[in-house]
Amino acid sequence: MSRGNPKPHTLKGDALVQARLTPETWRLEITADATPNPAIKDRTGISKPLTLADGSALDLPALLELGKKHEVKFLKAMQCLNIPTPLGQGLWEGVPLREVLRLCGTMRNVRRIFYWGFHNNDPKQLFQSSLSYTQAMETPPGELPAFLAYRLNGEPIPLIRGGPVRMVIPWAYGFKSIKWLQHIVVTNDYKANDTYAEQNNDPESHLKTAAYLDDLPAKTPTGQAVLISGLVISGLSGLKRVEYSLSRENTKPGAPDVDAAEQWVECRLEDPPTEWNSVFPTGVSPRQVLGFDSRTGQPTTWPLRYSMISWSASLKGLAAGKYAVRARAVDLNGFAQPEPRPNQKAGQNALEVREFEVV
Ligand SMILES: Nc1nc2c(c(=O)[nH]1)N[C@H]1C(S)=C(S)[C@@H](COP(=O)(O)O)O[C@H]1N2
Ligand SMILES: [Mo]
Repeated sequence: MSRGNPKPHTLKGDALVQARLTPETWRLEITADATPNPAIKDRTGISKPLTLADGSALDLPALLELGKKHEVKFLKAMQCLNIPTPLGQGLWEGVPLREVLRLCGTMRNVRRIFYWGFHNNDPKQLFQSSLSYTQAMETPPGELPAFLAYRLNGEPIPLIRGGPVRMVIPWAYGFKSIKWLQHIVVTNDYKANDTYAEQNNDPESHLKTAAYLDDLPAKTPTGQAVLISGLVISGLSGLKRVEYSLSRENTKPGAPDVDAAEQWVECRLEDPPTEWNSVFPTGVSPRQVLGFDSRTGQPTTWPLRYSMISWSASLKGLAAGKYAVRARAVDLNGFAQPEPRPNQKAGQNALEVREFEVV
C-alpha cells in the first residue's frame, strides 16, 4: 500500500540520495504550522524547530542515540483499513514520538501533530496522517506509544517497509504508520488532516479485533476431517475467542441455506511459543518488548494486543453435501464481529465465509 509514481521504494542510486532515503542522507524536519488562524491570537510555536535550512534537522545517528535511552520494541500486525486480509506482522523498534518532540524545546498553542513522508516532491502523491497532541505525548498505563521506528525484525527497516525511518502507531490501521517519514508539523488545527479521511475513511478508527478465514479445499471425501484455520488480530478491544458456524447449503441456486440456525463453536487458538528467545532476533529479550512482563518475559495478554496469531478447528463426521463455514472473533467486551461497528469505513470487519463440499 504505497502511493507514488515512481514508488519511493523503487528509487535507486543518486535518486535515493536526493530523496534523502539512505541512512546517511535521511533527515527529519520538525516545524510549527505557520498558517494564520484569525480566530487564535497566540500563534503556534516551538522554541527549537529542526530544519534542513539551518542544518538542525534530525539525522539517523541522533535518533539512534536517543534510542539508547528511550527505545521501545513492539510486535505489530499491519492491517489496511480497506483490505480484508492482514498485510503482515513484525517486531518494530524505535523512539517514542514524545521523546522526539521534546527535542524541540517548549511548544506553544499546539493541538495536533501532522506528519508525512517522501513523496517525489509532488503534492498529489502526498500521503499524510495526524495524531492529537495528547495521543502523542500521553500514553495511558498499559497502552503503547506512537513511535518513530528505525528497525524491523532486528534489521534496519527495508526501503519497501518505509525505511530508514517510519512512524508506527500501535493502535491504528496502517494508514497512520507513515513510511519514509521526513516531516512533522505541530499545529493549532484541531482537525485530522489524514489523506485516508479524503477517501471516506474514519481517520480516528482504531485497529479492530477480527478473524480471517484461510481458503479451503473445494472438496473433501467423507470420513475425512475438514480442517479450517485462519488468522486473528487482537485489536484495541482485545480478543476473548474465535468461533465458527457451519451451515448446510441448499444445492438449488438461490434457495436459502438449510440448517442455517447460527450455532457458534469455539475454535482453538495458537498457543504462545514456549521459547520466546528463538522467536525474536538475536539480542532481543522478550522482557524488553512492550506487552510482555518485564520480569517473567511472558506476554501479559494472549494474543498480544495489536498482534495476530492463528486459530483452527477440525470439522469431523460431516455427511456428504455442500457446506458454508463462517468465522468470527469475539472481543473482551463480548462483541462478536462485525458488531458493534459494521460500517466498513471504520475498518474492513466483515464476517468471512468459505464454501466446501463433502463428497
Ligand atoms: N508514505 C506513505 N506511507 C504510507 C502509505 C503511503 O502510501 N505512503 N500507505 C499507508 C497505508 S494505507 C498502509 S495500509 C500501510 C501499509 O504498510 P506496508 O506497505 O508496510 O504493508 O502504509 C501506510 N503508510
Ligand atoms: Mo491502507
